[in-house]
Amino acid sequence: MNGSTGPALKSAPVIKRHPANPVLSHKNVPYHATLTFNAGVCKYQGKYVMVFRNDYGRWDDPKFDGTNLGLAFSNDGVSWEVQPKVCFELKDAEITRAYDPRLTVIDGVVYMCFAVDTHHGIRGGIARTEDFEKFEILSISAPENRNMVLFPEKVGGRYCRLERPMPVYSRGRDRFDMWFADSPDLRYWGNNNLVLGVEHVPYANDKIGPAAPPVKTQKGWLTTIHAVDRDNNRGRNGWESQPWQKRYSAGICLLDLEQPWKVIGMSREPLIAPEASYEIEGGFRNYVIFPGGMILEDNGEVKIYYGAADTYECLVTAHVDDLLELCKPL
Ligand code: BMA
Repeated sequence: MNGSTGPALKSAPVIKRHPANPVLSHKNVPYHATLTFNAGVCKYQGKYVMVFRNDYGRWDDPKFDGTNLGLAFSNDGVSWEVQPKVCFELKDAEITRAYDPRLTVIDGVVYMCFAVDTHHGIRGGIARTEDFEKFEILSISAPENRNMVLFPEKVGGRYCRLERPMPVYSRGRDRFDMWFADSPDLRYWGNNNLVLGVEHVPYANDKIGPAAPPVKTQKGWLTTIHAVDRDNNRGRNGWESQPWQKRYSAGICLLDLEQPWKVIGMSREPLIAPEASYEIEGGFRNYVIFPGGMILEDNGEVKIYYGAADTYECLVTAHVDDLLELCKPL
């Protein structure tokens, strides 16, 4: 009940929730797993590959023992076989965990962006892998930054990413926006440009940022965003012991092919708003939709994978032409 206060938000009629949802839950994982969500997904060497976040602890208990990343493969993008071992975990004297992986294949190589919690702030990491066993870390940003996603090809000879810095000193708590940066080598980043401010997204009043890595279309880079509205009247909503005052929806926008920091179209309404039972009840934090994977199939079908209620991994599909149609000029 609480998460639904504030303006009613509806998903766009062009998206279809997959009947197999949730496509991944802790029940599919052969090791200690509790919340399995916010996955990155790509197509690599003829298979669908998913790297998912796993917060492990006890079901219905807000205290977790840790976070690691799990690996799953699929032939159809719907039914997933989780591999027997955790594939990635970061923890040392400084780093407390890595989470929210996002996968992009560039020139046949897989890159994974991930968030890193440290004792001195939240940072955004990028690693390269060929086998999902060995990961070579290429860069970890200065704090406070996360939600990085890479474009699937270079633009103007440079690797490109979207990101969400967290400027609390000048912008105030949670007034976060979506930014662009590019790099000659995925290590050194510059050419920083604002892409979209939270004030430009009508269904957000709190923060926005990247969601899944963009896909290329003839009209531009099509990309999802996450968008948060906060209502201080909301109370507890999920097993978390704190009040949960935010609602996360997903949006869709279109970026210029040559100057990807320029938004050339955007839907003024959410693409996916929390509505289904697995998005609004029984989870750790209800009313959360957080896309992390977007795949454009040859037949024009787009698969969008998203974390639901910070608890499950789910899938919606849509046709690319319908998504482009939603992206009206600003
Ligand atoms: C953000 C991140 C995400 C999470 C979201 C909603 O701050 O922690 O991983 O999905 O909150 O809880």
